[in-house]
Amino acid sequence: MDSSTIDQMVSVEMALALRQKQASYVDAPVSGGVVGAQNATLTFMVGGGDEQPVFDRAHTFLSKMGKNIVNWWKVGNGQAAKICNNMMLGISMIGVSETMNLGGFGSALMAKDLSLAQNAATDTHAPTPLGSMAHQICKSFSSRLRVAVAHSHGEVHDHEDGDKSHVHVRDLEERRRHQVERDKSFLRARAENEVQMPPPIPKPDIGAGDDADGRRITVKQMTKFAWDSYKKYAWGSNELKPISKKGHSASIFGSGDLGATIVDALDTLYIMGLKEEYEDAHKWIEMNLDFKRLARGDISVFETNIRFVGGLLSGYALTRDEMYLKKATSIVDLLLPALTHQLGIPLALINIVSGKAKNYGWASGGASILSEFGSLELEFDYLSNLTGNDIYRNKIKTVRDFLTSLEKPDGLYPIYLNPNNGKWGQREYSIGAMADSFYEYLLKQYLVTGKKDTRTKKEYNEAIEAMEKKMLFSSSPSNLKYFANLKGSRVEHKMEHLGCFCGGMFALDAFNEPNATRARHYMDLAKDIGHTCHESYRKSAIGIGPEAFRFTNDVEAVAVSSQEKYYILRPEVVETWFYLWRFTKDQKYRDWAWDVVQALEKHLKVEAGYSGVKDVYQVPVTHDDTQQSFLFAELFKYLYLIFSEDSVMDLTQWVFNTEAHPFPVRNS
Ligand code: DMJ
Repeated sequence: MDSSTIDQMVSVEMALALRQKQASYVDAPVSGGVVGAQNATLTFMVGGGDEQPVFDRAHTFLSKMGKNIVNWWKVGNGQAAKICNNMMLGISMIGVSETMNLGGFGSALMAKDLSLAQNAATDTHAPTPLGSMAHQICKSFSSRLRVAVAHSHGEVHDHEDGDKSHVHVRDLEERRRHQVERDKSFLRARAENEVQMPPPIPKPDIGAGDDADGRRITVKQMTKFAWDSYKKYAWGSNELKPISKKGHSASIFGSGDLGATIVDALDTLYIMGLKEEYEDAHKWIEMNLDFKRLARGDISVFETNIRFVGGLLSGYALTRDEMYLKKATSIVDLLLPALTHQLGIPLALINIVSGKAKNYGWASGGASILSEFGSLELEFDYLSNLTGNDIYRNKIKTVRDFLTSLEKPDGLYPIYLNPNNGKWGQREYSIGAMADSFYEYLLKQYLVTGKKDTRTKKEYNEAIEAMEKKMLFSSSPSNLKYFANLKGSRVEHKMEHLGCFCGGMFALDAFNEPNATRARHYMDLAKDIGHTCHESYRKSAIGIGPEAFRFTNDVEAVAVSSQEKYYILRPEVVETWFYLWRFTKDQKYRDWAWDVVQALEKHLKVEAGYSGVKDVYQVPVTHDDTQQSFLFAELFKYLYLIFSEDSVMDLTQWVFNTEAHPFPVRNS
């Protein structure tokens, strides 16, 4: 998608906002814009591309004025006024505000507030040379202002400027007629575009009637802040150390700088309409992302697949930019040696330079791990679908066929599988770490194929029913439902933060389930899990829960071991609330998500981004100095979407991979 289309999309978002809220609008960077904002209940700023410092100043100033519901779009230089002119009342904003500081004047005009517009026009506080010039120009326009305002009220015949002004009114009417024509052709073009690009590009429909708008905007601003910090201090590194202000990497990425944050954040930036940030990401990927050149050491096949391949494929799905598809394909081609081992059961690690794959030494005698080899299907199958090359799909089919043929102890899937002899390893079971996304992909493969892949759904149903029998417990005295881990026949009464994702999975299944009794059962279970995980958040000192929590005689949903008290910006709990919000519309899920936003701001925000913490029960917190890439891919995305309309990433049209990268539902 080119930048002008994004500008147009931004303009649609803004126009809707303005129309529905009757809000003021400020064309920043402008001193007059600030004046215009003074009486506004909701303020929007739009700024040109190369005016960032002034734009930032206006933003800071508005915040100081207590305008904390501020949405701001930074669009291409010269686009701001054009966008506003195109989308607003059909009257031209005198056509000069894109080069001059006429924001306050323009915004007041838009708000149809004559006296405010006059104030703006006579603002003597314009601090910049451009501002003073604007002041002069505003003054010279102020006599004609009445005409424009009257016109916007539909009172075009009764004004004080005589014939001269009538000419001006006719002029305005002429412009408006042209404008209507332009709007029509723009809408036509957009409609045509949509026909070629299913499913529709998601954009928020602002103005839902609660304060979700402001909350969503806050999440967008947080995302921008975290992104700007990454860009400033760690551009091209995998992640950011937001306290040390330098790049960070984890072992899953090997020892190369692969720009993991850039790829993981790509679709989130796009969905939020952070246009310049998206374009920076696009450019970096286009120019730099080359695993052959950048990857060093052993990289995780699973993480590379869900973050990089998933991120690029959803980039393609959203924009149809072939570059993303090519990059995704070249990465998957490099991963293929990890899927050629004996029985075809994927191995965990691959060295791109040597092409050699292996498993972790610590995993039950070199076993492959259920969540890892079981979470490749969405990406590989979609890639075959897009490229017409069946090799990826066939590799995964081998794995799927093999799993189908295996006997499952009590219907359960152990987390270890020996890739050499095809036998299960230690009998350990979980719905969290090392298992989670295997179940998720059984359900989602069924959904993303337009419910054609019924085998995966059948296996999903059987697996979940077996887990409910053996692993689902209720705590005492609060009756909190949770999935425990099994180690052989020993029950470990602990649930992991990772496992909290399952509430969302149950809700998604229930929503798509034709059998009403079954649907009710799983929606209830989803709500129970959402509640339990919320308890783990509520009982911490920072309002966000730990890595794992236990149920004993003394505690319910509280971490006990010091090793389990940390929080690393994981998304799973908010993810579940997001699905529950979409399907139940119970306001409490939005409120809980908002509590998380506030906790992030209060305890996890540091000078240059957001950091995990070592102990959620201790305030002040100790930070871990890591801004994980999934903060962008998942946590910010789910927070943003929970405060958006359902049409933004409609869940009947899109399926999220386990890193929250959206793939379109294939209906044919
Ligand atoms: C993400 O990378 C994915 O959601 C994965 O499936 C497991 N969890 C992490 C974030 O917690």
